[in-house]
Amino acid sequence: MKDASPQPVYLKDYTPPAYLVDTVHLTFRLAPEKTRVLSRIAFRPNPAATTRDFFLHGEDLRLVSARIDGQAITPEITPEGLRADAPDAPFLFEAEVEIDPAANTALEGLYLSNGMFCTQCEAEGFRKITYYPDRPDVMAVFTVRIEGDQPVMLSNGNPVAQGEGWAEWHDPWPKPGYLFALVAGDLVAQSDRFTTRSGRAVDLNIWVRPGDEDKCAFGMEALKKSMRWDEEVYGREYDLDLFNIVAVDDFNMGAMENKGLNIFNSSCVLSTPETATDANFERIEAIIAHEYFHNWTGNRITCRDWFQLCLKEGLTVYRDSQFTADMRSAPVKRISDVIALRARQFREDAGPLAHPVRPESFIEINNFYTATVYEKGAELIGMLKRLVGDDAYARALDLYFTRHDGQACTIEDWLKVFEDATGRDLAQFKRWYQEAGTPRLRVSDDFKNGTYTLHFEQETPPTPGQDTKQPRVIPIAVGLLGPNGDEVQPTVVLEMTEARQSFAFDGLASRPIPSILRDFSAPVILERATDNAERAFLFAHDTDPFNRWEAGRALARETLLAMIRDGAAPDPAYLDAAHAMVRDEALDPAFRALALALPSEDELAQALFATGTPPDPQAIWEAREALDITRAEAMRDTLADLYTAHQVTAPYRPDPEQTGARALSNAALGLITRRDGGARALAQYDGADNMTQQLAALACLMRAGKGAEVTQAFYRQWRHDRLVLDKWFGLQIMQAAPAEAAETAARLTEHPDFTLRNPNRFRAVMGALAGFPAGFHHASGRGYRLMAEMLIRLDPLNPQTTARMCSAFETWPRFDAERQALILGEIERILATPGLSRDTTEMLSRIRDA
Ligand code: B3K
Ligand code: ZN
Repeated sequence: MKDASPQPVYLKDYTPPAYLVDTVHLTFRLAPEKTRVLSRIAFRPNPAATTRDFFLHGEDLRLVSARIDGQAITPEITPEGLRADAPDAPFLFEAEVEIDPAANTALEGLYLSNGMFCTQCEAEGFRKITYYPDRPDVMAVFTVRIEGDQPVMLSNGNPVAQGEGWAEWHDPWPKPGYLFALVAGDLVAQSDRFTTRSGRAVDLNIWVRPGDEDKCAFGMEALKKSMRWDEEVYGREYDLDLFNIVAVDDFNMGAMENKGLNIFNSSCVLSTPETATDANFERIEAIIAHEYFHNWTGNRITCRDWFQLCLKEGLTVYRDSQFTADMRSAPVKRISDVIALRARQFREDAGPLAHPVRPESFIEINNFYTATVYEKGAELIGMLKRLVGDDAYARALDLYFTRHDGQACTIEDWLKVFEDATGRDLAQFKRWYQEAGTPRLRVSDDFKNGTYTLHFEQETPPTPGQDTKQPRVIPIAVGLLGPNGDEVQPTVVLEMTEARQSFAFDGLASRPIPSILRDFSAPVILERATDNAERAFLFAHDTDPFNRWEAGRALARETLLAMIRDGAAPDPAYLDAAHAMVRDEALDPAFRALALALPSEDELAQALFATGTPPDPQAIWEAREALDITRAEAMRDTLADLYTAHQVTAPYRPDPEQTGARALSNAALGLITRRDGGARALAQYDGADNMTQQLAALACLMRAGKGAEVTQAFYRQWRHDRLVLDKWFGLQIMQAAPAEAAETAARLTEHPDFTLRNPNRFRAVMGALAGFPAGFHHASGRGYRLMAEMLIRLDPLNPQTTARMCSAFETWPRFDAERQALILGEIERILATPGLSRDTTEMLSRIRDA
């Protein structure tokens, strides 16, 4: 059991490891309740060390024996690890420990999922397998022997030898313990082969439970595309003879990039047209790419310590976004990324959990796998690329790979390659990594004698532990449009470095309309006094697809905010502009579907809170409903035409064209259902041959109150498929009336198919409730109460998944006094639970102490 009130770890306290490891030999004697792990580790003193303290991490291990250079030792054992006297010269450490995978419900270390042995070691799970310096700056070459009666037994690297009841693996690439992996079970593979550009043949396998073989084809294609893309765009080749992916049902997150043996949550790899939606297919493609890209950005070059997490995660998210943009539509990908960034990262940055992209302290590192580290971390790479230019970015990356291959690095190392490759001073840019909070960028303008001037002012609000902020360098991509919609100034990147700065454009015949922050060139909040007429103009004419979408989004947001705040009627300017856009056949259907989607309830709540109004979740929900009803009426004939025109008749393919068509026709169906009460949706449901169409129709029917029968039918059809059943659980909550959402969720937690042991199922229910503001924040407080009860029940089993779900409460400072009191009451109740994990304790204390 971990200590529940432990001390934070600080970046400033980093010291190099006392001993380095050259080689590790591990033998696993697998048994569900009593697995033996034998280790032989070759240590040598680290010349760079400041101490000779021989300490190995280890948690929940039963030490059977330990030796140094063959001599039995009796080390000091604490709940955190093992300490012993060690020579000031190279030596061999050997240990035998016993662990209990069957009892491991936390899904960290070695555990069982449906009888399959599997591991998850990042960030600090390897210490639950054996005694080891479990820190990323200790890299070693691993050889692994697995003994057991499992038909398939896998580890990292290449297979060396195998026989009846055993298998041996060797990974030639030095790696930290967090990249170790082992899988053993009754598995079957879908196999393929890839030839790298230098001619190396690589065997590819996706391992699944028998019966799931037909769900791997898309994932395999995605893997091969990723391998090719990384060669072509980053010049990075794969470096082993074998690349294995394994699908696991019980997994705390999406997937894990273990060297040569990626382990995936089955929801992020398995797919068939009948069981996965278009969105699932896109996500699978992106996650397979992400984990594969980690082979270079994460594995070959890793992090010195966990404060540097964004070094591998921000860069790898950036790379997987580039990949998706290349495989699919770049504008659609950019818009989707910004929607997600605002929904998750801006929300985090504006609340009690705000932290820098490179945090300076943590209690439990698993709590820092956040939208800030990942998604804002990726935005920083995008800004850097925009500032230095594409060629310099490519040169800097080449230098990064040659200079740091095989090393454990820091953000300083990363910035230095850019400085060396470009001669640029990045001291100011570094603030983006160090200071939390989303900068606000206020803009005003004037026009005199043919000169148009933009005046910018930046300010970043205080965040926990950081009261004052310094000006940052902000790349602001700007274009100017003439009154007839022509572009009079193509995109230029303005570099703002001061708190206040102005930029002038000469020689203009008339006052232009500015298109600012094109392609969302920096993760900031733009504030500009403008009106719906100008937004409608940009929505119709902007040549930058992102800003075109952005103008429509702002128009919809202002319309909704006026409805919420003043009880105004929907602005006809919005209705006309949306109507014109959706009819424009020159526009990509996927883009039109995105432009038709209303700003989320949470986005509206963020906007209200930013202007000092406590959001009323019910009023927000009602305004969106009302606007949908108005849109359904105003666009009536167009919607019917759109629906028909974008039906896909060809066999299902999850490609961008079909995906876009289905997105648009299903967006139309949502609005059509507002008027026809579900007739069209029922016809679609009955005729659907793929999950995208079936689920969209089901959602419409549920929303229209016509879903009772189909909900039952859907359950009967899919009860054998865990992943589809997760959708069934979630949808019932998302489509419930706000007053009924918490009760629906409570009822579903009593369903025989609900289990706390499977994180996907827990998230399907509780994540759906947390993601439905009007339901979760219903004034009755029932949503809060249910969440607290479920967190209290899950925490002793799975602290990581519990702690993540705590962010449901992070928005409490936004609300009225009654809701604040209800939320804080539940937080205190959870915190008072005896034995609460340090993961959950840290999250809730940070949220409470805002
Ligand atoms: N690196 C893993 C995440 C590990 C999370 C540990 N709590 C997956 C990824 O980002 O690729
Ligand atoms: Zn990652």
